[in-house]
Amino acid sequence: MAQFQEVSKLSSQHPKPPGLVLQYGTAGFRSNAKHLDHAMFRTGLLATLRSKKTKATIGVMVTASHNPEEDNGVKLIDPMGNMVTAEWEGYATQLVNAEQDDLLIVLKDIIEKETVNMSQEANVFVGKDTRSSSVSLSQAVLDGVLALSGHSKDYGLVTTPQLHYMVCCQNTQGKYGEPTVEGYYRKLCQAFIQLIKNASNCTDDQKHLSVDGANGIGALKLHEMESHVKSELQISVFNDGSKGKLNYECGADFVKMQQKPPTGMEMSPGERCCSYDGDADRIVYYYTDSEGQFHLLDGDKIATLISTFLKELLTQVGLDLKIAVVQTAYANGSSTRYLEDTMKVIVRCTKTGVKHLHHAAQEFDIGVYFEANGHGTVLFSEVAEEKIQLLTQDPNTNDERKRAAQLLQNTINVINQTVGDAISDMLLIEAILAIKGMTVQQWDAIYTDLPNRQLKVKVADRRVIDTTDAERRAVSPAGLQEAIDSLVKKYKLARSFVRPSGTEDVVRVYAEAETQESADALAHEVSLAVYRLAGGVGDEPKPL
Ligand code: G16
Repeated sequence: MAQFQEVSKLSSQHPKPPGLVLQYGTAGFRSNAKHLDHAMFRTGLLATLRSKKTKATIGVMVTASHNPEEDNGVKLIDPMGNMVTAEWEGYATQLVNAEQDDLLIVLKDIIEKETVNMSQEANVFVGKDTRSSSVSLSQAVLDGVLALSGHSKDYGLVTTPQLHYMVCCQNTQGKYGEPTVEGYYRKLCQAFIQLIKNASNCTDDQKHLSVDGANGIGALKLHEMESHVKSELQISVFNDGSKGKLNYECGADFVKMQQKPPTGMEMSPGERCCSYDGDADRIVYYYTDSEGQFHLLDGDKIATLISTFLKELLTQVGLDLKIAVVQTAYANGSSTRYLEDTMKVIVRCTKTGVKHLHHAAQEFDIGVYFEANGHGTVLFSEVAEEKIQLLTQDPNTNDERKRAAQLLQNTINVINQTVGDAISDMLLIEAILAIKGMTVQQWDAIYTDLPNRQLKVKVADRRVIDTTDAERRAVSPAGLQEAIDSLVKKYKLARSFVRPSGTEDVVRVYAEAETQESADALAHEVSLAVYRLAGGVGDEPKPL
């Protein structure tokens, strides 16, 4: 077939380094950018097949998000704007790892297994982050689409959540919104402005927010959005990419892991600040107090704020909708206790990766999902959206109920339900704080985090670690879980787990305990156990 000749021809311009193996991990393929050209071309091929199969537009985002500048990666986006299915992740791994001579065999195998109609039209939306390597790598994706005669639309520089949004808008024929960056700003900002009308007596200080853009795409997009919200929210953007390096000593991942402010940010005591990550799908808030102490409000605190707000509105409208919060093993123990015992909401725990959280959240009328690292959003079921919409129009509803229903309606519109989105989450959080007349300190005081520490350990092959129970227990290598169990017993209110990262070549270690000294000591001791039992490389982990 002529189509396959084109694949052969173009793939020779994007050859696979022999023997190189990549895995579709937590959020797609990630590696040093110099190893990814063939992976991008082949992801373009696969996205085209997926589009033919689903008869819908598929998205391909070129980004390595929180990873260092020299890395890159790619995420595949399914028709409703969510992550591609596990089955197709498997195909992606097979296709990307096929040696050059076997590419067509693997490609035809997928076509056959999925009975893809090759005469069906295909449409692929492509976006990229600000990494210098993203220019040629996104071109490789476009070449892959072209090789199978697919149509592509190159959105250029966009945040990951913007591309997810665009794919969903396209496939819902505009029902979710207009598939343009401008349409995205309009929808979210109009909803924000409507929400903020319910806030009384907002001072200028409350209307100001300092944002660390991680020297990435989020900073660019905030500048584009500014004029839409200027009257209600004044944003000062730091680490806007004009001088600093992407994610270097800044950004949401740095702030969460190091539990300290990013460099390059001017902060006055008590001032509300937040950090985005490299592709603007994560956000964390923070402030320093008058004693100079740093306070982090991470994904768990965000989930608590949002679910409290939603629960109060549901009570006001009198709708019996089931609301749940989905977390991962990284969720601070205090947050889970607060949600279950004080707020009385259902809490679920899944494996790391928004694809898992998203899935679990879909089982409820309203599913609030957040990873502790600040990656998350809220999902409303169709039934929930309809009931809320009906109430806003019901002539027999009293003013108080109608106002609450309208607030819920605008909340739905400010949220990007396709995936975690730093811009959308920020607008929602800012609106909630303003409506509730709440300072960042009052929000922080909802519950007190248990002191915690996250570390990374380098091992020869991180796949030797296998986990179960939503990653809370290690089943291999032998003896590791027993070692963790006996270390945890030494400390009060302690918990610890380890898991192989799906985005970096490291094993992640998490520990929490009654005091910071205990959490630090436990994290270090567990790191040593990983180093000794799971094939650590380089120097032994040192105490903090
Ligand atoms: C990605 C995923 C997140 C995950 C993070 C870290 O974030 O989308 O769900 O929490 O990686 O994953 P891991 O611990 O497996 O390395 P991002 O923002 O880098 O795309």
